[in-house]
Amino acid sequence: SRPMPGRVGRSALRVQAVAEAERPTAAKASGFEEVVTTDITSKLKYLFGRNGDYTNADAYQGTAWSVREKLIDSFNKTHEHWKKEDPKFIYYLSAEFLMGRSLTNTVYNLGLEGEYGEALREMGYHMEKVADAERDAALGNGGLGRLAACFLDSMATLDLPGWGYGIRYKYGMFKQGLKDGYQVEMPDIWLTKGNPWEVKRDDVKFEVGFGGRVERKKVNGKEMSVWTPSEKVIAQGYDNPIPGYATPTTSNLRLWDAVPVHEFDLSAFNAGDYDRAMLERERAEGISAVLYPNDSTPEGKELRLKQQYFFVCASLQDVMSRFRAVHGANWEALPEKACFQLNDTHPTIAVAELMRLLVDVEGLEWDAAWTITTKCLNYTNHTVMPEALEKWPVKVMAKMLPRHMEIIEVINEGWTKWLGVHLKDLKSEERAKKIAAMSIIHANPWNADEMLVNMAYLAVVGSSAVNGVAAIHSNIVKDEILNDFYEIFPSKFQNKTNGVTPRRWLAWCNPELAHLITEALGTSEWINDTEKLAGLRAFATDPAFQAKWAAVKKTKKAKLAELIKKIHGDDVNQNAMFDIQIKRIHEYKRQYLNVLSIIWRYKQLKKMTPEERKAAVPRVCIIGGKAASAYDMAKRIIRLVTAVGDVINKDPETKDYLRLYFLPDYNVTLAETIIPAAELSQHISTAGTEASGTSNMKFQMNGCLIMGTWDGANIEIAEETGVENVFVFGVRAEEINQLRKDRKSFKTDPRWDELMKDIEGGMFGDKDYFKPLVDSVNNMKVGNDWFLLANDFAGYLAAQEEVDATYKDQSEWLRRSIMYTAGSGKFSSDRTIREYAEDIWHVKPARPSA
Ligand code: KOT
Repeated sequence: SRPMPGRVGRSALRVQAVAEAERPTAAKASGFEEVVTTDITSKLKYLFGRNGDYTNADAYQGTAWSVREKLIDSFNKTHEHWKKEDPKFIYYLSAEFLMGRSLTNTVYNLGLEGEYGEALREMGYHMEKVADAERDAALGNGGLGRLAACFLDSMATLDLPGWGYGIRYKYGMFKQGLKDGYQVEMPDIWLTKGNPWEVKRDDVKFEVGFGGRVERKKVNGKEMSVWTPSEKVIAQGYDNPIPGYATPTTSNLRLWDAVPVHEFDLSAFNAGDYDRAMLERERAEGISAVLYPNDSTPEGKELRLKQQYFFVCASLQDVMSRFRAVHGANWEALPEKACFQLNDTHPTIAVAELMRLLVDVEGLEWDAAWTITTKCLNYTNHTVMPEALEKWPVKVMAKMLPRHMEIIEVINEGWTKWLGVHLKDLKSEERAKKIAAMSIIHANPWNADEMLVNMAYLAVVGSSAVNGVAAIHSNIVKDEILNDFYEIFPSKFQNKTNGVTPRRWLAWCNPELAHLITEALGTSEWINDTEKLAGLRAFATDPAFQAKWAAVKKTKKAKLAELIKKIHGDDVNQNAMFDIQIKRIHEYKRQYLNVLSIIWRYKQLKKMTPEERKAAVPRVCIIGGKAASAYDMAKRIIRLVTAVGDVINKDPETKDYLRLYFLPDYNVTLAETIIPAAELSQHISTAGTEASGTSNMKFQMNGCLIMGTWDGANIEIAEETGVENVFVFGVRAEEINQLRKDRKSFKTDPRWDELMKDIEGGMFGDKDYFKPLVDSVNNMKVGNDWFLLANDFAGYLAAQEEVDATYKDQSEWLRRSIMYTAGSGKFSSDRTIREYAEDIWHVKPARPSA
């Protein structure tokens, strides 16, 4: 008899014997899955200390520890090769890496899905259920962190010598729950069962200091700055191998854990020191304890700066010690062997730290060190909101990093002096104004007594290249945010439109669609050459192909429906349009506008006769995303979504035609289920506010139609897909400034006024709680509708009508859907990484032999 699904209730050896008999001959021939079965069985036996009775979660552990060995073989080979070749490396410095799960991705990237799938099947398990036991590595907030993860996948796939460097947070992004429709935050305890995807490196640890004082001293006859920190911790390295696809290359993400110094120095650990040592442990571990849950806004807490310096200091020391082992103290050659990409300003202290290491530790002259530093560093900006640019009070930095503060002061002196010469043709008053505006250290505009270090300015001055993440965004960076700098260094500024890995976001999360694409194109080469997807255009109007395309979408919708049933207990109409908005909750992303249109739809349905309703396009609307724990308005928006859903989903007159669900705890894994099932996705930020967006690209790849504003990467997606195939609405970025000035005189749409009265009047309960939301979009009140929801409202409703009309013509809808996937070739992170490698990093592929 077959074992119960997901459980093996007998001896593993017997499982194998039975499986042997049942195995199809084709698989039997390879023989490798037999080895895999034996391996997993043995892992299970020794991990759990028993034979059999393994749950899916156990099977996950056994499988993961088995796959880990294949991964490490590939990792070792790659690194032996790179050590021998000594190519130039790119180091991607990021406070966030939103990796998600690893098992499926690793198995597929290594091409082991046949063997492992079959081995598990023989043992009575399903790969999918086993994989479902893995917890996400959620070491990131959203787009910025997930971009870093996609970049690692592409760097490995392109054989580029490159590593990621970051923090091994003990607690990642908080888990989101709902209590009575309100967000509750719970800690993400992800490491308790061990992590098969990391290798602790006991030989990789570096000291990181904080606080203390700086003295000028003669050292070996030379006047030097000597920093004596008052606090020290150890950065302990953990390697996370990153498998490339269809290549023997496996690269690395090195994450740092903070541990106390004394753990490594037990002799200094006298009996009387016990309490002090325990306190020290707590302080040290606090540094890598938790990810700050803010997306697109800086968190001005001291601990955050400590985290930033902690991982930057360890990473730079690590790179320099490897360089020294091969090239000695020939630091002038460092830029030929290493470059660093700063993922937003979070690692920007690297400018000062590299200077400190070169000048104070290695004894280089300032100017020589500055040349090396600026050659090695590059900076990516990810956000346009001026208030989101990181600025650290000089007081805080001087206390925590006194030597770095001095270095930044010297950099700024040199910089402003240089500016004075460069701007010599300006009138002295104008020149002084310009210099003040471009100074790295400047007064807080809200509090003249406080001096701030502007990290974006430091990054620009200290880098060779500065880039934005989509064409429109890079233009805003040049023309607005960093315009003064652009005018002085126009050639420093570049665009690198974001991309996503087609492995995780199409091939592995949607194998059904992947098979269909491969069948149509006659090759699976599109998986690492996405331009080949353009070949699908030839099938866009083919009714037989459309039918297959639709069947895949149906399968994926059924899976999502299952999930909705599990979470909310409701059965949804699987023939309804699945309309999705998933992203961090933020006023600029305008989930509120989406809710307003859903309420409007509900009110229209209520007015219809039953006959009229039958002609309406049914929709299942889904909204998901986390609100930063201190972001009050975002939390109110979540409550509005759940409150509106509570009314709509229960209404017997309309519930067959309209649903609204908030899916809690949106994360990478949930995205992998939602995106393939989506038919319409919403990317409706106020034009000019979303730097790029990356989920828009994932939806596009999966043949999901986009409703969006002329913002971020939506613009380039529309260009690639055909603007006529995208539901575009709303004001343009160029109009925003004027509209904001005029918003007091803006005449709101009567439908808008009606909806505001509904919410204010308590149609969805909680009217006091929703009052600030209503006020925030009132153009006469404090919030002043900064994100211009009212301005875009009428256009949005019109676009929604166009969506309905198009959906009624299923063959037109399917044609567009196919055109989306066909047009998504540009948005592979392989393309993005190739551009970075050629235009900024100047690193070349180095593939180990298979
Ligand atoms: C800023 C501070 C802390 C944490 C995150 C950020 C952040 C995130 N800034 N920008 N982002 C997003 O980055 C994505 C990747 O480039 C973009 O697609 C998205 O538009 C940004 O909002």
